[in-house]
Amino acid sequence: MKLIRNFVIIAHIDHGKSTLADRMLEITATVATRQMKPQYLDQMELERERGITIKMTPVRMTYDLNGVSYELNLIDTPGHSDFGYEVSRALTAVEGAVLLVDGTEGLQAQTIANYEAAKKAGLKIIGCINKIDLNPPGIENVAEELASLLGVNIKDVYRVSAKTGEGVKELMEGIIHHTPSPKIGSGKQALIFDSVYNDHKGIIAYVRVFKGWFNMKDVAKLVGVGRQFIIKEVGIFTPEPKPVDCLTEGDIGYIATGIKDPGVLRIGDTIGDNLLQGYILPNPVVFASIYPEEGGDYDDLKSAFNKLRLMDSSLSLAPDSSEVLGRGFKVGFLGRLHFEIVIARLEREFGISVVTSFPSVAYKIFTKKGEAIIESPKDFPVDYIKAEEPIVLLKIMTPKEYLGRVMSLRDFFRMSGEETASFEDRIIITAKMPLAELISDFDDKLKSVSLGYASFSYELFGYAPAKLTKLEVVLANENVPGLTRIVYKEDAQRIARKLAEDLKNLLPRTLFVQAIQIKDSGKILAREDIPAMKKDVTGHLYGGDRSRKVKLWEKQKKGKKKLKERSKVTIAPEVFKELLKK
Ligand SMILES: Nc1nc2c(ncn2[C@@H]2O[C@H](COP(=O)(O)OP(=O)(O)OP(=O)(O)O)[C@@H](O)[C@H]2O)c(=O)[nH]1
Ligand SMILES: [Mg+2]
Repeated sequence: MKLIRNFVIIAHIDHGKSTLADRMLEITATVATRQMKPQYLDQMELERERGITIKMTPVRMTYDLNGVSYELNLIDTPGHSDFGYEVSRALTAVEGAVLLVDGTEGLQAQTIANYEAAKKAGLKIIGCINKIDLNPPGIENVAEELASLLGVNIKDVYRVSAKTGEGVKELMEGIIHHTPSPKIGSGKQALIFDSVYNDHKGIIAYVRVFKGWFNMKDVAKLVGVGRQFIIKEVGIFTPEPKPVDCLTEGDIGYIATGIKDPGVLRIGDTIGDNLLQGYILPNPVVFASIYPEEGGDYDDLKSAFNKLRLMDSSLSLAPDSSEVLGRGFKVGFLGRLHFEIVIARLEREFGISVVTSFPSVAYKIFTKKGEAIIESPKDFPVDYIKAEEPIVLLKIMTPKEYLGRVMSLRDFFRMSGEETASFEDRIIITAKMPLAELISDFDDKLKSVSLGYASFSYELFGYAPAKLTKLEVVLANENVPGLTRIVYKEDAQRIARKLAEDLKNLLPRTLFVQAIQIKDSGKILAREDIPAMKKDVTGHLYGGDRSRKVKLWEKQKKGKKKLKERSKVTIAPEVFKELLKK
């Protein structure tokens, strides 16, 4: 019987999870020193560029303790709340969790949220303070807070520097000592917690084997969907995929299914003979309509989305179409950053450029015909009887001294019903807030008033009545459906002016002066002129991805499908973020 320990590293964003994983990879010689690079497990190009983890990454290590060899399966998880679904799935594949806290920052909202999720999953949780090389002055307080959260003695909180490696061996031995070994039982069950598409091997399922064993060439079954297949390959993560003879109970690894239709496999399904409890799909919070930049690329976009969804099971997709933009998809995201990342992945990994609409929350609208959920602003009816908007339950965690400054955001972001509770030296504020406010720039403003010390987590709470109106953008007398926005009636005038000005600076210039008008039910609320193009000065005016804009502009110059192209404005996701700022 192998000695196995399966664990995740969980923490608030940037508290050092992936760097801690680096040291573990080094200590166990899983990755050769000359191949080592910072945050080795962040292998996606976008992860390296942005310095954040987006996907969970499993890796198998071997640790020898007192002459006994242990198989350690670690899963590094992302910290940003938009990728929380990755964390929740990783938790179901393991028995233990290292809850890491940056000693210079202390407990953050995501620390608490992660702790609660790990506890609910029944995991053994080990508390650990990171960045001790910086000699954080408040480290004793942080240790006390963490011990109090976990209900353990302060001596049981580990202290490490993921940078220098100090304390990491002790932590690893602690993990071996405290994490329960996997339970065994009869039967055959492997839980699919992630997947990826491979042109040769078909869908590759990332699994945690709970019971039995899985060999190459065996006949196996996707229990939930009732589909049989012959196992093409089984393997482990080193972290690169490496074929092995057999996966057995307790192991984390992969099973290549040979199935080529990406729609067949469901994350949370079981390979084996009996269904394990799967996953509840997360609720998307931000929606955007996405169309191929070139109408004919619809099938490519569809195929890309199907493959991307295997790697990112939190995406929700529904067909959408628009007269101007053609066929596309209504896509649900777990947040604004998730939206940005998905668009970037479509472009990088699948070579597809898209036109996206203004990201929006989903509104509940009551008309004479009945009730409807509107996810795309262009579908928002003008003659509604009543409108409701989604509300979140927000938990802000802040050191006591910033409470006043955090509360100064209350009216600006329409918070209500706040209650406070203290936790050691911190205050936890619970409040309700419209989701639409949360996806504006609440995160940036909270960070800036609290000098980075306050953080938040949230969950959808329900719907509440709101006075809403639809702002439409008209460019050179053509409606641009992708830029339609739903806003509060009382803010319409102000937002219309800001939008007209922002668009004036953002949209590519053409040979003629073009008027931008922002209309509310046909009434013009704001108007600006985009000056005609002068040679050499256009380049720096483009927002977002320049080459795409240039391509678009070239087309306009040729005068082909002129009006249609004008109504098909490409705006990069990062620029939407600017436009959404309050
Ligand atoms: N001084 C010091 N810096 C550290 C330590 N651990 C991590 N860092 C730095 O903290 C930053 C974030 O580290 P990451 O390992 O990417 O953090 P993470 O928790 O994986 O971040 P996400 O996955 O995006 O949530 C990087 O700049 C690291 O170099 C440490 O022990 N000491
Ligand atoms: Mg990371």
